[in-house]
Amino acid sequence: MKIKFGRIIKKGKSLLLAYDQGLEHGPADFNDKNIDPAYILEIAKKGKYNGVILQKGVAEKYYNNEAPLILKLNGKTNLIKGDPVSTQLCSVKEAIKLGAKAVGYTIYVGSKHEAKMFRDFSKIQKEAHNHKMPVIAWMYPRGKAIKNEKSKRVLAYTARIGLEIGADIIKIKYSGNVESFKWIVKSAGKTKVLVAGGPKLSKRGILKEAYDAMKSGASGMAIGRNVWQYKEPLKMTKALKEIIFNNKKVEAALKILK
Ligand code: FBP
Repeated sequence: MKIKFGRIIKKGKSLLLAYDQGLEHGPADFNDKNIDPAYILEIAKKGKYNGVILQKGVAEKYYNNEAPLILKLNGKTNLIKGDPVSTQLCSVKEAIKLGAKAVGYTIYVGSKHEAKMFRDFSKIQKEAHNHKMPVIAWMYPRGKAIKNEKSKRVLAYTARIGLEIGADIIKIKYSGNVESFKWIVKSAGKTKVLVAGGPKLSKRGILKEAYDAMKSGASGMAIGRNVWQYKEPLKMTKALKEIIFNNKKVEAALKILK
């Protein structure tokens, strides 16, 4: 099966801009500027991102080809407590109609509802692959059974599941060190690994995470808050790109943010 990655993966690498936090966390993540989807799409365009990740409502009302569209097909709020389940909100067909070049789907591995998310994912994966469309799985270990969602064992298991269930790319949290992340990336085999940014870090912190992830064999990042909550998102984009695509060190990338 030949999947068409197009611009989403370039020379084996990628930098995606995530903007589905409005559903996942609510406007608490936003300020006066980044609450406006048009502001984010401008960053995606000017920053020449390999893709922008949106839920369908934002895509329907704002998307105008600024960067390859990755349509997130499921989601949940952070208002519910207990073991999480992310429900499908958009079909592959709708995503294609909206111009998507890939689809995204979250699976909370270890949640007591994981079977439902696996079932839905397998249908989506099959349909997307019929269109040669890449499938990106947000692989997040969560729920009562998960004691430490960043442990090497849990993240490696999670990454491996991404390969086993047919994800082309997985998006996972960084484990915190190169030694463990190398094993995690290895566990994913030919499935590409992108690292999620998480809540805002210091500029050195996020660049070090990008550097360490790449050193571990990751293919890049799918990042949101650390870019669009930063005062100069395009400079942060450039700094991340220098690390991801040009193998620059943290100190060199930091100079861009001076
Ligand atoms: P960030 O870089 O802002 O963390 O975005 C990555 C992401 O996976 C988003 O796509 C998603 O909305 C969010 O993180 C989910 O975060 P969490 O489930 O950890 O609260």
